[in-house]
Formats: sequence, structure tokens, C-alpha cells
Amino acid sequence: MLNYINLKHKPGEEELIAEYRVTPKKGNTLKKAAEQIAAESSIGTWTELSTMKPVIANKLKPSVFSINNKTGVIKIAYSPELFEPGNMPQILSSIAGNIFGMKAVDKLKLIDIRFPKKILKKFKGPKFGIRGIRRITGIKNRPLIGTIVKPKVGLNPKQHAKVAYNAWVGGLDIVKDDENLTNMSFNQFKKRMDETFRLRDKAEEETGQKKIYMPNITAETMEMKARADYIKELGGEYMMIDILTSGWAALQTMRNLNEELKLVIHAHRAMHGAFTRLHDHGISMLTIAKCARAIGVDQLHIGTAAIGKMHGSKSEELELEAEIESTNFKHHHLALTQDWHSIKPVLAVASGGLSPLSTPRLIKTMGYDIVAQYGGGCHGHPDGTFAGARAIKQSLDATLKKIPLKTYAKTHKELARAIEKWS
Ligand code: CAP
Ligand code: MG
Repeated sequence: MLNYINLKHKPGEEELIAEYRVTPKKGNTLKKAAEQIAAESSIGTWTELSTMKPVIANKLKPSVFSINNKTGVIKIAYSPELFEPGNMPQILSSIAGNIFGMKAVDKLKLIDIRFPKKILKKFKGPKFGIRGIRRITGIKNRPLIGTIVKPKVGLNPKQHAKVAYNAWVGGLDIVKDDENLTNMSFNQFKKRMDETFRLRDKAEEETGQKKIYMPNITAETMEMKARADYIKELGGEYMMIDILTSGWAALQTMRNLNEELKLVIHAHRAMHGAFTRLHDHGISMLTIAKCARAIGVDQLHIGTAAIGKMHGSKSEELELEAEIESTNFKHHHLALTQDWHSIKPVLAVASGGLSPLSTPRLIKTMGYDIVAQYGGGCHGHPDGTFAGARAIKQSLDATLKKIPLKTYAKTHKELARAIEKWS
């Protein structure tokens, strides 16, 4: 068996590094499991090979250079020659592929990836990034606030557009489709676009403010292109993609097409919980976020730092925000140091279970470089969507003015009604 363990190895800048949390199967040691992971994710298999040549091993054999027997965390440095630069599916098929199913491990979590420059520079990264989004929306130094039309699906195009209109004129910057709303028998994509952009333009005229609609184009890739083209025709600025259910290759195609389309990519992460949730098994959201940033989403759902309804840890989600929004690289206590070179920062999206009452803590925790999205927290307002939007805007204004919500509510009835319902 080739020896993959080399604790003296100092990874070169040109190597890709993967960090795993390993639970060896019963009777297997961490060291042995580390060897089996390194082998199966690169050039090896379960047995010696008569076809293996020393020149191959010397060139492509990865090094397990760190093993923490207390935490079960290992780090492996891989030659860049093992990967096709610019091909995210192949990179993940290597270091996030067969190894999860090996009998050698009981559980396995891919915690982090460090992309070397040679691989990273073959990816486009965000076309707009945080600065581009702020230029397009004209919102310079405050969080962006938005809603998701609810119910998730069920409304017809006219009803959908009306809910969106009420949210825009109520004071929100952004309205998006929900992750499972695409082209339904009762809400066809093109009809929804026609109705909603018509009322978006009306809301802009009436308010004198930029209003953003983020349509969900998630579908087979050629169909996504057709839907993005239609958004473009109607003067839209954004497209929303459920990046995990669509797949990495589809996301790369849409990013390549975006050179022409020039639409801001809003990345929803539906399905992430299937592999990010467990501490000891799956793939971390940090890893997914780094892959999404490399390919080039402009904004990405990363959770609400444990404030909202979705499972997540505050420290991990703040780490996530720091990682996707860092301009170059920062040493994080959790993450591998990643130099992003010229890959633009991605805007963090906080969503899930938020109400106007969440705003002060959300902004205090996650800062101003976020899109805060309130679904039920807008349309669940006792006086409806328009009042819900006003209450959200009022909660933002109060937070920016450092006025306690309860004080501000004394002169802002919609906020008062939200506090009555949700406190
Ligand atoms: C939020 C939401 C978002 C979740 C996704 C939903 O609605 O539209 O999809 O936030 O989770 O469908 O639940 P509510 P995450 O505001 O009504 O909760 O952002 O963690 O990926
Ligand atoms: Mg949703």
C-alpha cells in the first residue's frame, strides 16, 4: 500500500487542501482511515495495483499532513494535477465523492477546502459581487431588505404580482420567488414575469426608489437560459437559482452565460441541510459557500446566525459570512486560509423565520453587508403585506437610528402591530 501519511509535509501554495472530520468504522484506526480517504479521493483503491507506476505515485499521491487524534480532524494536500481547473463537478467527485460511502469510515464530514490559485483562476467568481449589487440597487451603506412572496406556491400571476407590489410600495427593496416556485400550472413563469415586472415598474414610479424582483429560474439548464433571457427582455436585473438542486454544472453554465446576460445571481441553497446539518457527516456549508463563490454567485443564503427558524450555529454562520465577504483572505480560527485573489466577495443573505422583531439583533450580529429577507415576517403581519413591509422598514430605520423598537413603535403603528403579534 502506498504511504499517504506524511506529517512533515508542508503544503505548497499550489496544492489543494481538504479538511475532514473522520469517524473510522469500528476496529479501524484514524490513521488507517486517513490513508484510505487519501487513496480513494486520488489514485488508489482498496487493494494494491499491478498497474500503479512509481512515476504516477510520485506525481499524484496526496499527503495526509495533519491528523488530530482528539478531534478526528485530518488535512490532506493534493497536487493540482489531480483536478481539472474550472471543473467543479470533477473537483467534488474527487474530494467529496466515493469517500463518503467507504466502509472504512462510519461518518465523514468535509469541513473545508483551500483552492490554490491555479485552480481558482479558472473560475469566474461573481460578476457583480457586493459593490456591483450596491451600484445596481443604489443602496450604499445599509442592509437590503426583502421578502419572499407567500404562500410559497399557490397564487396565480396577478395575485403574485399584487403581493409583490404591496411589499415594494410598503418599503421593501427586494421581492423574490420562493425556492419551489418555478413554472406551475396555476402560475406560469412568463405570465408571472409579465405581471410582476409591470407592477415592479409601477412601484418604482410611485416610490421613486429602485425596486428589485428576483425570479426563480430553476429548471433544466437550457430552460433556465430561456427564462433568464425573458427576464432580460423585461428589464430585470436578477435571476434566482436553487444552486444545489440545479447542480454545479448548471450553475457554471449559467455563470458563463451571465457574461452576456449580466444578471445578478441570487443563490438559494435549498437541500443543503441534507449534507450540512450533521457535525460528523456530510459537507459543510462553508465548503458549499466557497464552491459557490468560486463559480460566481453574487449573493448566497447563509442562515441568520441562529436568529431565525433554520438550524445553524451562530459562530459557524458568522464564519461563513466572513469567508464569502472577505475581499482577499483572512485567517479564520475555523477555516483554512483562502486567498481569493481577484474573485469578488459575495453578499450574504439572511433569511428564514425572520420578523421585524429580529432586525436589531440580526444587524448587530451580521452587520450591514446582508440582504435580510422576511417571508412570513412580512405576509404574516396582522394587517397584511403592505403593513408588514412598512413594519420591516420601520424596524430597519429604528435599528439604523439606534432607537429601541418599542420606542419607535410608539409612533409607527405597523411596527407596533408586529410587536403585538410576534413578541
Ligand atoms: C424563508 C424561506 C427561505 C428560507 C431558506 C422559506 O421564509 O423563503 O427559503 O429562509 O432557508 O421558504 O422558508 P420565511 P435558508 O421568512 O417565511 O421563513 O435561508 O436558511 O437557506
Ligand atoms: Mg423559501
